[in-house]
Amino acid sequence: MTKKLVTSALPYVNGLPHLGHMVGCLLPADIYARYLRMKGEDVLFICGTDEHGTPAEVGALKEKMDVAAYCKKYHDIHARLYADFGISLDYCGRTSSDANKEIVYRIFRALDANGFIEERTTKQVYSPDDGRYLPDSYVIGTCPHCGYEKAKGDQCENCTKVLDPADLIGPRSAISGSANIEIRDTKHLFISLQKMEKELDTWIETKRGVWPDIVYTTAKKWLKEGLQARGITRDLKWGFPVPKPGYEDKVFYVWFDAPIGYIGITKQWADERPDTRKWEDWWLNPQQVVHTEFMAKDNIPYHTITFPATLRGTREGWTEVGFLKGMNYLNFAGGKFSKSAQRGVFCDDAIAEFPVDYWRYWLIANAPESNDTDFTFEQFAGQVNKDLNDVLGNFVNRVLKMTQGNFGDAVPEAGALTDDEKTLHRTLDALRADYDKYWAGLELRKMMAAMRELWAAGNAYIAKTEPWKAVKTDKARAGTILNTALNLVNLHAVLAAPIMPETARKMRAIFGLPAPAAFIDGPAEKALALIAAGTPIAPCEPLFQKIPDERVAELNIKYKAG
Ligand code: B3M
Ligand code: ZN
Repeated sequence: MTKKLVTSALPYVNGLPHLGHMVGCLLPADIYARYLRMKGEDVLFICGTDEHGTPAEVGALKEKMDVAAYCKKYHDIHARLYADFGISLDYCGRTSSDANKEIVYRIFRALDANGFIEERTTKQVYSPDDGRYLPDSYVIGTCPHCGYEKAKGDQCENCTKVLDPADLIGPRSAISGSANIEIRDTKHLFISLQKMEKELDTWIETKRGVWPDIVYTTAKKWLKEGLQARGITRDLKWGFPVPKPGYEDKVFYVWFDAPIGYIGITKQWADERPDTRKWEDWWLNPQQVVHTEFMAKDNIPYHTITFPATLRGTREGWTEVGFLKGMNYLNFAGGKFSKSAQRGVFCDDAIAEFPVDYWRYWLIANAPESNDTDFTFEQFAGQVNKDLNDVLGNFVNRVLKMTQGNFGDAVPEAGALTDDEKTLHRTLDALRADYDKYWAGLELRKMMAAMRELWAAGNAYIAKTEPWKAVKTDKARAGTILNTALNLVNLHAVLAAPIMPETARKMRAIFGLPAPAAFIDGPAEKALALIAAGTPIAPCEPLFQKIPDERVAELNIKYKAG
């Protein structure tokens, strides 16, 4: 059995994570890791903070903190929020760790030895008013391709074209706003992507029809434009010093050491238990490891071209990405999430407003897989009220009430099954096949739709069999129906567990069972015969609360979403 390595893109350490980060990488990676664990797979799920680059320097400057202390502070905040959101990481690491430095140096030296590193003299923007070189992303101006006025010097976030600061029309400093900028000559190291263009193209071709469209086409678009050498060093102080004579006062570019951070973080994890864990088992073991990556669309080029080229150029046989789930953006009520403008729901807000499972449910049910998606409180409340409260919550509630009112605090006996149960089994088997199929292809919205249909099938079964009537005329029959329905509560709990772990835990506690650790396999007929008659039933508070319209109105004002 191959090992399953699951990684979420590493959010920048500066700023707080919001719902967009959650749905773009951490949450889908989490539900997938939970799903794989429940299937009995050997899983390693890691993420962490991306700590180098100018944003960290600028953030520290704003808070009048030392950069390293600033990164530690925000790393700890990120790690806590991920845990509060139920993100089941095996390790939440840091790209600035010594472990990562060791791997970055090793990879850099191998690339250099293999002739994939070249020296070039480049023109770099220098800002006399800021007293420093400006990294590409801190030069802003108008995009020459699409006319977007706030394009950054490394990439236009409007048209996604990769830029050079010199391409910008009307360039200025993003730090001070000063348009007084000079271009100075400075020497840098580049990775020769052009030398690997053919082999990368051959490899990407094997992913046609395998990877989601957005991922394959983004990679192909880069290849079609022709690969060019990319700078991997910068004139900054914060970062890993470049271990090459003549480059002592430069550091590696954040996008060079960030993806290597997946390996460095695995090493951090392994270093805690060197007797039982080896990072090489995951990263220098391509035949035995399937690596699945999750990220938002702007990160795709780095993970399909530059990072694979970085690994390949070493000729050391590193584990390569097997499946890459790229996500579109989640917008907030028609615009972007922005901490500075205080727009959007950030993770700390989200956790304070509603139980985490409401968010986890909504975000995955509306995952921006094929298009950008808009978050609104109206939609959020509507779906929580209908899908969670009315469909799943009411089913559990009604079944429990009818059982306790008529049979006491234990699961009733099941007698002979009728056509109603057989029809239910067939429906469940078909939907379960869909559920498994969509998981396998990581089609999240479709998987969630299959799960909602499973919930609806339970309600349809109760509506058809009317146990509240049967109990008056044929109590044994009513017992059979409620036994079936209670078993369905257990099945619902197991299937919902990767997405709504806390809800699943509550549902299983009804039967005195622990949180689901494995899937129930086999046909519905068997799956609905697992909770034995006589099993004590513990009381259960309603699983969900409706969100009233007045609350939606308040939230719209509070989060400027109206
Ligand atoms: N930190 C960009 C982002 O947070 C970047 C991802 C790195 S993944 C190795 O979206
Ligand atoms: Zn543009």
